[in-house]
Amino acid sequence: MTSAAPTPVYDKINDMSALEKAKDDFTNLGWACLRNCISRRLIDEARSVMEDFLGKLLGNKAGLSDGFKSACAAYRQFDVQVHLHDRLQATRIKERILLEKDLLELLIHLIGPDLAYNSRGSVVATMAHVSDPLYSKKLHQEMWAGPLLGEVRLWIPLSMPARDSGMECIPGSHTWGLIPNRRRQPVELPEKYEVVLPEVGEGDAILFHTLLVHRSAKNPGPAPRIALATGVRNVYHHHRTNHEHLTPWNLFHFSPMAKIEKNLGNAYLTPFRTLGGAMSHVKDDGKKNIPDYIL
Ligand SMILES: O=C(O)CCC(=O)C(=O)O
Ligand SMILES: [Fe+2]
Repeated sequence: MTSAAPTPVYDKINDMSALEKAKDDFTNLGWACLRNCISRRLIDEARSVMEDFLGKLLGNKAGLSDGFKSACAAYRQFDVQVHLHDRLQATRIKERILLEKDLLELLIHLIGPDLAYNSRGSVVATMAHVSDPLYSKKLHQEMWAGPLLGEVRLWIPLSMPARDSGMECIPGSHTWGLIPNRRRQPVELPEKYEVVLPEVGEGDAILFHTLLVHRSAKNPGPAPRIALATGVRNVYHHHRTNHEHLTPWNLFHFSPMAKIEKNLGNAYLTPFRTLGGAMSHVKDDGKKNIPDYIL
């Protein structure tokens, strides 16, 4: 009789400690870097969807880096970044990235299982010749732009020419509270602080607190650095600001309690709504799932 080799115990311990370390880092530093949490296949899909869009925009296929540079020479960089984001969202790549096992598990540990992401956004890119602070960002806290205290920010590199071209962070700055600011820059910081540059590669993800002070790292190389940035919140947490109504959200993960709630419809006004009927439109009728995306 043959049996599968048992999973070595130390693997489990390593898995556990990666999650525990990420939780500790998030708490103490204000960010956590999850290594290899997004599959190469998904990163490649993201890159080819972006490449296809740029090819259509430019009328010729130039590859991701050259395509991005050419597109930004002809069109506003911000608009290019928004369109690339929208393609990643329409093809469900953004959602599938957020549902990657380790990433989802950390999110659930941080803010619970009922999750939604910002449905408006852009990819963020730096290029050596672009010093505009809209793209090469100076020290800032995400909260200045509207995100709430209970929101987790995600920064996910999709095209990473160098491991040190990511984001620089001030460890512990998320515990300082709101930093006085003017024109998207701090007007006051402690006399002494340290800036750290987490090295990241494609497949990694940085999760950070909305009060973490951070900025773009330099990207001196010839290729643009492109990342997906978005916010994730728990839909049951109500941290209202006077900015809340300006941010649309897409639900992407439900707890069992929320699934029941959703199926009930309006439980107060529709007695027996699901009695005798299916809880889901998915039936055993031989029909197929539509593939994750069709270009
Ligand atoms: O990608 C960058 O250069 C900065 C990103 C950033 O500030 C963010 O994602 O919040
Ligand atoms: Fe930021």
